Amino acid sequence: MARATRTSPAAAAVAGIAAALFGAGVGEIVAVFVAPAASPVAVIGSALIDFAPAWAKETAIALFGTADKIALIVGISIVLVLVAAIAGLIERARPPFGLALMIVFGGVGVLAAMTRANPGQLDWVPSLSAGVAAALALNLLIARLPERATAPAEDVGSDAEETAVRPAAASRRTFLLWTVGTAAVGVLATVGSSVARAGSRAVTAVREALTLPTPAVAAAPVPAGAELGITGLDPVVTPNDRFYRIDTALIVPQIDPAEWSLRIHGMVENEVTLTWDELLALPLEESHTTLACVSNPVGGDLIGNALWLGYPIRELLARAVPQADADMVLSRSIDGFTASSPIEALTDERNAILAVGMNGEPLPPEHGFPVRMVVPGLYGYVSATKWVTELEVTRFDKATAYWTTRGWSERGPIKLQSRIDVPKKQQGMSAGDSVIAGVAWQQQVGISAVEVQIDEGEWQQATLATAISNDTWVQWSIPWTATVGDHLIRCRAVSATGEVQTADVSRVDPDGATGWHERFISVFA
Ligand SMILES: Nc1nc2c(c(=O)[nH]1)N[C@H]1C(S)=C(S)[C@@H](COP(=O)(O)O)O[C@H]1N2
Ligand SMILES: [Mo]
Repeated sequence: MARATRTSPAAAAVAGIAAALFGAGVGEIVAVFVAPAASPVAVIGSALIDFAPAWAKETAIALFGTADKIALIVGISIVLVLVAAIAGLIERARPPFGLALMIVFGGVGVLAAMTRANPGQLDWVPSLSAGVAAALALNLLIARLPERATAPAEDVGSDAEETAVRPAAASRRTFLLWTVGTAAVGVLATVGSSVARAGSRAVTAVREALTLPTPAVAAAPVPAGAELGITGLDPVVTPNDRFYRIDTALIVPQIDPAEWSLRIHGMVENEVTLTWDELLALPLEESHTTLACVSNPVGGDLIGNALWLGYPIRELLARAVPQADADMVLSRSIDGFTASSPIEALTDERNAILAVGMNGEPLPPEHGFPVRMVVPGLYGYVSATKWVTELEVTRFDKATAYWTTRGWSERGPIKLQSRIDVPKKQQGMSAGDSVIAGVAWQQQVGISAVEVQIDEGEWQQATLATAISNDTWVQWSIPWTATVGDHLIRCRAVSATGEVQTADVSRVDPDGATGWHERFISVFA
């Protein structure tokens, strides 16, 4: 008699997905206990970030902004679901190759984990566990694939065949139960691991219990005229929770300050090591510095201004005594990110600091806790290393930083720029008296004027707020009587040395965007 029943490919694909969810959950839970930094999703994501070409990073930032990491995790999840479904299909047709595919996928995680900077000894465990768990679950589910009735046409209608279909319905229910159960365990494990992760962040507790020393050199108070207080205009000092975040770290490095140290080495007379307690015992200085990302497009929001507390890097380099022909300092973070700063930017009189405080509190974890660099006048990618643990004194012709190997310029001085904040983008507004306002910056140089042009007319002088310093952005505003219709508003800044912001448009890569910020505004009656 011909075989009356067989299994459905759709069910096999679903089994694959459920098994993968189970494996992923197991991997995440195992990670919490044996290797918190090596969660399978995180290591695969980090590897993708590191191997992604520069344009991919730009596209991600352009599409998703600072939500680029969430987008990446969603992307990885989609790939995971696809591979899992395929594994299910293969296992149904050609066992045990579906199981093998699950293990290989876990192996990709192991490879990603072990090729990261500073991998832990057990970093291979979570991904391997994930692969093995997924394979076991798949084996179990495929064995329970329901047989579906595909009776040949001539058999239909016979009572005997009708009864033969019934066990299939029962086996369908069993399969469903197992599948849903397996997937649910996976999802619960994933959720549970992220809860456990948040709870076990001992470093968070250490940070919260911390009181930073009183600065030896306090910043002058923010001048009364620095904050125009216009609704929709970015505040002159950016609160920490509103400060943009850009980095390659999928999981924020957790560094216990008690275990932190900085090593200054390379082309130096004396190697210097500095511990957290030693750093805090030094006379710390406060300064306002506006940090900007090279990936900030004209008019973008990858920029913020904070009050930083830290110790001048120049003093530490002086202890190390750099060799005369050294021209670069390669700063390295615990997760392997590196930045190349020209040595003169760290040794001249500017406030290039090893920062421990941001707006009156210890650095938030995602902004580099416990210690980061802040260097006025340089884009973050060549200076603002977070979770910094190493300064290697070297030469531009000897060493290359993270983004330079990905096509970005080895040097990144911040370009003269200005931005319109109000009226807001695409905000329909009503005619009458209103205001145009924004910010302008060229760290280390300062701003002498901002000009505004409406509908290709004459450039008009905006009123500048009082700058906190030459290392910070400055707010500006200009009254505007808005008339009904569509308008084009442009702004451009003039630096303290008289340079007028160029109209030439250049992309963010390789060394920062240029061009005028412009906004189309519709004014209604
Ligand atoms: N460890 C580490 N530090 C880093 C980065 C990074 O990817 N890893 N990104 C840099 C870049 S490109 C910028 S613009 C600034 C952003 O600092 P923020 O996230 O505190 O705003 O950090 C810099 N420091
Ligand atoms: Mo950046």
